[in-house]
Amino acid sequence: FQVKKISTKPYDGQKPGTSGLRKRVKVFQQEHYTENFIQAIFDSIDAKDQTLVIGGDGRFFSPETVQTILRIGSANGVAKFIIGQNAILSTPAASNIIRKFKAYGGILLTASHNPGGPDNDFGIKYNVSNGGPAPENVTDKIFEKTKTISSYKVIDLPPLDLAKLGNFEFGPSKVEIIDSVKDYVELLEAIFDFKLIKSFLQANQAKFKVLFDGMHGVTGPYGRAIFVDKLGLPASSVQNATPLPDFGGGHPDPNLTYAHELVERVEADDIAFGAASDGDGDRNMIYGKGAFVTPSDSVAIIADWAEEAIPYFKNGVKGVARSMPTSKQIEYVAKKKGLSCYEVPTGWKFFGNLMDAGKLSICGEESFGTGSDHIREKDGVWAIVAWLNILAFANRDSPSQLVGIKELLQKHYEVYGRSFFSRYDYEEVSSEGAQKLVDNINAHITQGSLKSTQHASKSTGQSFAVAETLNFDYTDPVDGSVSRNQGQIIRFEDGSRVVFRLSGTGSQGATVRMYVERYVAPSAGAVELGRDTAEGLKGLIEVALEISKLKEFLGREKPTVIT
Ligand code: VG1
Ligand code: CO
Repeated sequence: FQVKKISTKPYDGQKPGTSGLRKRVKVFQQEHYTENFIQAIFDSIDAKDQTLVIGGDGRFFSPETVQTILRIGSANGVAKFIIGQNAILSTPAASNIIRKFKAYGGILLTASHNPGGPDNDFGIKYNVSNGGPAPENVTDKIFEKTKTISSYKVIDLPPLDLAKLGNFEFGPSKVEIIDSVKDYVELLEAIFDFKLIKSFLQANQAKFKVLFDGMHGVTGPYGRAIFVDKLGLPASSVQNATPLPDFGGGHPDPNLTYAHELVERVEADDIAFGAASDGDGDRNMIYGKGAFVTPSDSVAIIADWAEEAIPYFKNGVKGVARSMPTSKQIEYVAKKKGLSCYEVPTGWKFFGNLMDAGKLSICGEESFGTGSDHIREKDGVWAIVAWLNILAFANRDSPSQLVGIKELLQKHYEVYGRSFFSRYDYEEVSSEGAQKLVDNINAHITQGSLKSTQHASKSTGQSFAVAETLNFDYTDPVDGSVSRNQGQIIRFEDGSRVVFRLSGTGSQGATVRMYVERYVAPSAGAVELGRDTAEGLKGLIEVALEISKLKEFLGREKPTVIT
């Protein structure tokens, strides 16, 4: 087979962000743009004679890019490709395939929850042999290669049919096209008590209705296989379950804003348990009638119940972790159970090392990401089944009073107290304004000028005294690698906290995230603990906006999204 060398020139800005390279489709469609990035991946790893997995959420431009990877990968000596049928493997399913078949790594074609289609986003992400996102030393190397690339290699062959399952050849490389769903379903069956969940669902068909929303993303087929085929729920329990290249024109992000179709049906049809996941299947939202679970609470509750309710954890939880901006709810659980709780920078890649070292079992991010060491990505469907398993277990003695999401949350707060948490996103603001905001807080941090200052909320009368201000730096406890400036933290005397961070996944302009958290102890009583999040945080949010002068720097009265 003839390997051809094609001349090219570097493109600016091919720096992988929090989770791969994400840009508008039109950017990827520029001549040699996608090819450059893929060759840069091969120049940074040693995939010769190795097996690589290719998957993704099936978004627009995925089929073409699979062919590009085959043409460049075969020319770079890849021995075998394992590809999900029609280029589809959810991010967690791909992580599982890499691990299960001991592949060298994988390339995932996704921009996660960002909208898809010709005028929206595409993305390419490289995962390493543990099944997790490439660590920073690898992504830095890829970026360096993109800056000096002068040619890429291809074997020019006609496109391979991605719809047919089985074993094929692409030039010198072997290709196996696999069922996108089967291995993943087997994985979850080995983790959870499907028998218990099924009998609970069957016994409570009327009182405990379930609805899963695939948001036209990749998880539809996974959801159907698990909730309908395995757990015996009616077909109507699954909606928006066919993956579409443009996600039906929607924004496949499971939160109260974008998953409004789910929220509306849950409320209208009295559904006790609703859930959604994002475009590539690694995020999740749990929402039952009148009961929204914040992701920070979700991971804390899973950690609390795991050992007794979920078979996979029956020998104990090794440790837990959260990303820095995620609320401290899980820390209260860890403390009571005597577990280590790690705090890592935003992005799933930082959890992987701890898992590989046997230090971590369950972790989560406030951004609707929850998961465990069964793979090395966050896992939306896993989290949803975990909740079903816990609820089935909590109701195992079939009491007349069904324990639903709301009751479980309330009980949890009464034991551990409650960290009220919310995130304000200011999307696509000017990079200049965002930089000014960051610079201003940094000046406060270096000068210590906020320390001990007192801030009152005009509307609630609450007063917050600043305890300290800092930039979050992280030293990986396993390999000692250091990641600096991962977010700016303002801590208050009462334990409340505000964090500012710039997003690393946006494809246009800058996105500023503001995270606010306020802890209320169990002794405050049921009324205080049961408050609405917005109400519980009102005073603190006012103070955060005032201290940061956010509205002034960003020129925005209101955030784009509140989660
Ligand atoms: C966001 C979230 C982060 C998450 C990342 C990837 O990153 O805040 O918690 O890990 O998206 O998730 P950023 O840098 O924009 O804040 V996914 O489902 O988009 O792969
Ligand atoms: Co995602």
